[in-house]
Amino acid sequence: MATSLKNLSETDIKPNKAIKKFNIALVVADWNTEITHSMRDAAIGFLKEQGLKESNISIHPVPGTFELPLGAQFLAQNKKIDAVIAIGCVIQGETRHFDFICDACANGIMQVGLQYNIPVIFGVLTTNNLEQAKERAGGKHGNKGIEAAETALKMLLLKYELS
Ligand code: DLZ
Repeated sequence: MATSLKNLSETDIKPNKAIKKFNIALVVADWNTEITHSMRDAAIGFLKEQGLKESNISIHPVPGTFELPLGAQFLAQNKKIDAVIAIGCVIQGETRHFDFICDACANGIMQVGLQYNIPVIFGVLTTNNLEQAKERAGGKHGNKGIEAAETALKMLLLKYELS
């Protein structure tokens, strides 16, 4: 489904006492910070609304989206961290750089999650232009940071339900 058909800020997670014990780390790309910081702040706001304490949320900047998988891996190695939310924004340019960064990031993030058996969430916008990114970082399509934070909580709840 195209993102334009779903508002990224709409959530349906049910309250759960387990949530307040989760320890979640955000790794955030320093490229396109107008977008990534808006997603970061929305994700943190949502996690707090769901009951996480500020002390159970940590934020870790990396230079760009290409560095998100390694940043996520550094965090996943810490056994106190239950989930990682990777936040980035890649905007299509005139060269193929976009494709290399997006592919490397998506594959790397998936690998870290599978290797460490923790949710590592792909909170990355890959858009044709800045306008599309703004629309998904607090604009008319909601905020992908909220979608990413909700996904992290849902995957953690599933993990603990099954363990
Ligand atoms: C180099 C680059 C370019 C052209 N575009 C973006 C972008 O739109 N979003 C992003 O997060 N990072 C970009 N980068 C930086 C790369 O992710 C990476 O930090 C550098 O290639 C150094 O490895």
